[in-house]
Amino acid sequence: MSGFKKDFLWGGAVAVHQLEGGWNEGGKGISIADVMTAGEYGISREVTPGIIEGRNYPNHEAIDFFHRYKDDIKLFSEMGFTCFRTSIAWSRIFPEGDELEPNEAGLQFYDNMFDECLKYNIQPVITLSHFEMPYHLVTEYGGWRNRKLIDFFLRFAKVVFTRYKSKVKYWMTFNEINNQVNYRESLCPFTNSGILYSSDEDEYARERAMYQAVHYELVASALVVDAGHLINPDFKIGCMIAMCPIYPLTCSPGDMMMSVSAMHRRYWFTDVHVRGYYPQHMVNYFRKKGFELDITESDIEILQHGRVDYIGFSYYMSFVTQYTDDNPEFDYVEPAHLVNNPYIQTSDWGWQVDAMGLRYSLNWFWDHYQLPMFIVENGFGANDVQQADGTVDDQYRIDYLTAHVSEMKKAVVEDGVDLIGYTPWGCIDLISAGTGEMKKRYGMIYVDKDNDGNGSLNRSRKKSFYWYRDLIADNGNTI
Ligand code: P53
Repeated sequence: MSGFKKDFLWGGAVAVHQLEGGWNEGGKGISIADVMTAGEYGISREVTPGIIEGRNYPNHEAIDFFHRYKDDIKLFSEMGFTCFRTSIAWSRIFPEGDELEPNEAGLQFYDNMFDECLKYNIQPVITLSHFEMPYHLVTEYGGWRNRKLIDFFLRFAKVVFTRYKSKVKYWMTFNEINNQVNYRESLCPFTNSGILYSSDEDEYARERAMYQAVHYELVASALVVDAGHLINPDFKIGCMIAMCPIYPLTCSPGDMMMSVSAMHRRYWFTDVHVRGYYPQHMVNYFRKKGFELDITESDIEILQHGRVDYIGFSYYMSFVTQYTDDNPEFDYVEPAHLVNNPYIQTSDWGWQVDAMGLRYSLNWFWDHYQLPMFIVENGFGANDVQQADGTVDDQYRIDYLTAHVSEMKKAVVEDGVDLIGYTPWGCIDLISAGTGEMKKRYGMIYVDKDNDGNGSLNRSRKKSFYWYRDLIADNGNTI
């Protein structure tokens, strides 16, 4: 192949809780993202018990896409997007999560928003669960610790599949399901799962809870894949994996084995999604730890059935691990066993920038699974400065994206991997998931708002806007 396919999907990616706002409008319920405070680099976000007066909850208004989506989608179309990856807020459709009937106003909102995309020939690409779930499911059921969540999620998925079956073809189940492997200091903890750890849960109990929740999510994902294919056989339903390849620090055999072990621990999630069963090393690991998880015969059958159609993944950075003598069994605990890569630079938020790692990752996935892939996030979070004339010269972002697209092209053209599309993260500035900041910007469209929530919310085109428009117009040929 000489370049990207003719129908290669170019677009941008967002998640509703990070841009939509309108947190209590249109019958929407409180989501876990609505009780998360703002943090910053080095200062964690908090999940508060309900909404507390005086605290800063940046996702309440976010960038007000809820009211401005028409103008924003017009700007996406100006860049030539052929797809737009977003999510559906579960709490807009089922405000508390355990109702039997959906909220019509919420369904209508996504009908209108998708119609606006389709008007410009932009196809929506939808994540069902992106770091957001009804808060009621957290307080009442303990989030995904509880098997009941499977039914609630399946009901939600069936409702939106049925409603949007002629508007959406590409779906994903759980955003970055494998990021929760970092159960020690994950996103507050990992909000896809709605697990709030109590102080009497030690590290062992936390890890066990994480694996149990993931198991329920994997079963739910498999049921959802099956249900989706029945509702519309043309649906393509993928998993969504956070890909940060973990290199060995040196060529010493110990480091190499440590890297294998680390990759096992972070990527077995993909094995289950794609192959339909747990790899033996995980079965052995659960046994070694004595976790005794609730995994039934019927679950095992469900996993076999609901295998995904493609692998959606995010790629921002790579990691490095190292063997030490006190770790003869190559146990990998994140982030304790990560070390810096001396060969590459880091962003202002400490993320290790490694464009070639994207080519490596595409090859790694392809070698393991031979399934089509979709890069549904990639990008550079930076502190952009708007000039007096309103322009933003984000050449560093153009450099980052150019380097990554160029490696992605080599993987397609030279290595022959099957790639469906590319949607850089936060095509419009939005609230950071990790820190809750506004100033960690990824967009090609600047949004006038600061960390404290001040600003006009006006949109303007950055330099990267024009760069991306030209890249899409040319189907990535000149890179
Ligand atoms: P922020 C950690 C590592 C890799 C991807 O992240 C991650 C995270 C979580 O912080 O999340 C994904 O906003 C996620 C998006 C998120 C984006 O990467 O922390 O799918 O919701 O905004 C960037 O800079």
